[in-house]
Amino acid sequence: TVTQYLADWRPYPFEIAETRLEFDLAPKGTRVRSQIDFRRKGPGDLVLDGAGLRTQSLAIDGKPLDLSLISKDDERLVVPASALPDSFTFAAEVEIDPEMNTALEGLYLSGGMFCTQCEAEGFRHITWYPDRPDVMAPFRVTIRSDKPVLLSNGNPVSRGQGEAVWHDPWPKPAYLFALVAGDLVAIPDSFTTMSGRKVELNVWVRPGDQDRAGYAMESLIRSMKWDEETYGREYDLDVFNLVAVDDFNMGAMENKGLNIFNSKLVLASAETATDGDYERIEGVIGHEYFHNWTGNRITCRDWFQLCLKEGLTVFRDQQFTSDMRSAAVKRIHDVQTLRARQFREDAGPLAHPPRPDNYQEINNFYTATVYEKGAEVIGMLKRLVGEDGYRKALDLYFIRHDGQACTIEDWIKVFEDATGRDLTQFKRWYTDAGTPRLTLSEDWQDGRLTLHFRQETAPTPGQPQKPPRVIPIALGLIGPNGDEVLPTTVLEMTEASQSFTFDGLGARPVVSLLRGFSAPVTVAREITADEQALLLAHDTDPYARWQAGHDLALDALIFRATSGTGGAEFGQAIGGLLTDAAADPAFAALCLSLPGEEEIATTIAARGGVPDPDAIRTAREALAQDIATAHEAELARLYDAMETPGPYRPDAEGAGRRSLRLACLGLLTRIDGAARAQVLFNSASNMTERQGALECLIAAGKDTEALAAFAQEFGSNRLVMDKWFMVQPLRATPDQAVARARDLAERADFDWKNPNRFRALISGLCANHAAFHAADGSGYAFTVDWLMRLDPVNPQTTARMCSAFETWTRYDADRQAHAKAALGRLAAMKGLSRNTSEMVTRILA
Ligand code: B3K
Ligand code: ZN
Repeated sequence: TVTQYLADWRPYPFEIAETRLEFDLAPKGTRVRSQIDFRRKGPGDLVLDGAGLRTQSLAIDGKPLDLSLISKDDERLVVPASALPDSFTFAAEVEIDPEMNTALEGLYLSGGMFCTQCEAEGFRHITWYPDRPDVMAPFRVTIRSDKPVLLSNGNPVSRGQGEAVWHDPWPKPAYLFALVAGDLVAIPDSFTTMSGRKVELNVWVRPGDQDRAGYAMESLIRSMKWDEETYGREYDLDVFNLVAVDDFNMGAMENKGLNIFNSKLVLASAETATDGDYERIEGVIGHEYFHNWTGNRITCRDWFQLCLKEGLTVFRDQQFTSDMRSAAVKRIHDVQTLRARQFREDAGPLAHPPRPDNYQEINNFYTATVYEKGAEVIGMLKRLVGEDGYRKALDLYFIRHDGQACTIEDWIKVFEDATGRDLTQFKRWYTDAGTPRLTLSEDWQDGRLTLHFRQETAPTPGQPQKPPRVIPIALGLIGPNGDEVLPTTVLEMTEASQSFTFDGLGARPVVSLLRGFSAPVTVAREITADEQALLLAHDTDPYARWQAGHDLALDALIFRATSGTGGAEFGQAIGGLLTDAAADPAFAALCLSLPGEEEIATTIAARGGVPDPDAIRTAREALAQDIATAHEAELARLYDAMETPGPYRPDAEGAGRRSLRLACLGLLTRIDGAARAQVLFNSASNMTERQGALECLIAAGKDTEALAAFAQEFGSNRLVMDKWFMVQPLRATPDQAVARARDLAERADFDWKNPNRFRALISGLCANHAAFHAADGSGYAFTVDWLMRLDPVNPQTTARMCSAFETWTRYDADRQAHAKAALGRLAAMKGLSRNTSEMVTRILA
């Protein structure tokens, strides 16, 4: 295996004036003819990438090239500089077999439809090309096939029977190339841009799925409008096509003018999709659309810069969702995801900076750190330079770098130039891995409050030393009577330890710390349960308010999981919260959901302990039981009050009511013999409540009839059946979950080559903390058995799922031995893919 280093990047010695491609599509033996017009820019040979191509012919300006120029491993084609004029046309004819392509990289078949996935390095599976993001070209593409709908990037030149020609005038790297050919139907619409151009819009789905594609189209139109209003970004082609496919390794892909989506992020109806699905559809459609400017018009120089487009585009889609829905709820959700996925990654063997400087397989770096932490870093930048500075910097970014392939240095420079700030220290957020731990201690004397902060970051793989970073600390002060005595103020911490003073205070206030989650750090501070309860009741910052309640619950749970008792304060605080829960149901629901088992384990480990998955589970169940018993009447009242009258609407308000209703149901199920869950499962007309009720029934062990009814009703709907496969291993009690997953895997409809189905079952189990970490090692063994089966078929999805093991060293010696044995089997597998091999090696290091 070869490691790639950021330091080794060299400019490509040629530029491309135009790329012409011709496809004769067939499941076996698709012919790809390419003509690439190169112009020399600097010294060097012509180096092209390829993978798994049956090369028929190669030529330069019509003169045949010897096939022996292709390397032995078939992955590189080198034409020596001496054989090349300054301008020339390279031509190739190759053959590929989309039907054999189970890795879903390059050109493949999904349910009879031809489609492509080229990011990061998939284009080399289609033809010989400089498959690197800094080589950009306009494309002209001819597709011949008997499929009725033939699509590629850009604008249509001709759309005839059996043949279509597309032209994309905007220079793009090969990773943004796309082609689709299939029996598809469109939901058509149009959008008139801010300068008055009319754009044709289509959401393409399989015949029969049309009535579930409307929300995707609405979301697309909202995204286009929002990007004009918020960032001044206008769409730049005559057509925008979006296609749903069933077999897809990730969520979606931003190919220029032709976004390709996992069908689960397109198709939705009240009966088949949950509120969470709707929110994700809107968010991901926005995300891929926003890439048109942040990713496509301005792309990455090399894959080390991935967070340049991903961090920024996640940040933009987060802003979009907060504008479309509730900003407070969105922020809390984002913090929850960041903690659950990114903090966990940062604390283990897979830790890497948002901009890594080496990798073996770039597809292993589409991570929470690159995406979500990448977005947090931009949030901090915005907090430091202010709304105005941010707007100026972004305007400059779009003007200065349009049409270019850029680096993080370019990005930081526009902020420096637009605001006059020196961001040298800030850059560490991009280059250093690990989550800083912020410690606060306080001094109080004569109306003066002094806050002493310390920051420390533990070593991460390859980075033993961690110099201090700039940390924007947003805080407020709440007086003992609940009044805010200091509104939000942003402190800039730049040293390893630093103190800040607040004078003229009447009585000692409570610090509302890290408002809005102003920096991705963990916090250690002395705070009493009473002070936390005060913040939960009175903080004006919704995130900080939620966090106070969450910390109260977390402390109680850890206390119970390690020494047996605790939680009275949280139970009491919940009582106060329930009284006016109806005023803000979504917020109340967030407060009512106890920290998950994984988060409890993470916190125990961060505090130097060894988490015991069974004790954690028991503690959490017991606290939930106590809360249910203590507040039964109020929970029951709220459960009834939160029924949503009228037809289902996937908006934030309805979703908030349903989330509170389901939070109450989860608690009540523990004491009502699952009676309410039974009734709701049978009567609900929307999938949100249907699935919520089903999860309660599974947890209560009263699921046989419901599961049968569900399968009966939705057996032919792949996306809904994915939910059925997921909730069982996820919600089953830990003593049954592995056996259950094993039984489900035996079923004929466990179509494991479909990534959605595979992930539903296997990730469902991995997310059941006490089951995956079962003391006998059965969870680890089962997971590895299936990873070994999938790897030869689909390395990318296998490798991603290895991260379930990234926390293995935090558990006890017996569990570690089981995990190590399972991972060892995977590592030793013959023919293990480069993707999975890199992951296992790093996890075991
Ligand atoms: N850019 C794609 C992800 C491609 C992943 C390749 N392994 C989707 C997105 O982030 O928008
Ligand atoms: Zn993206």
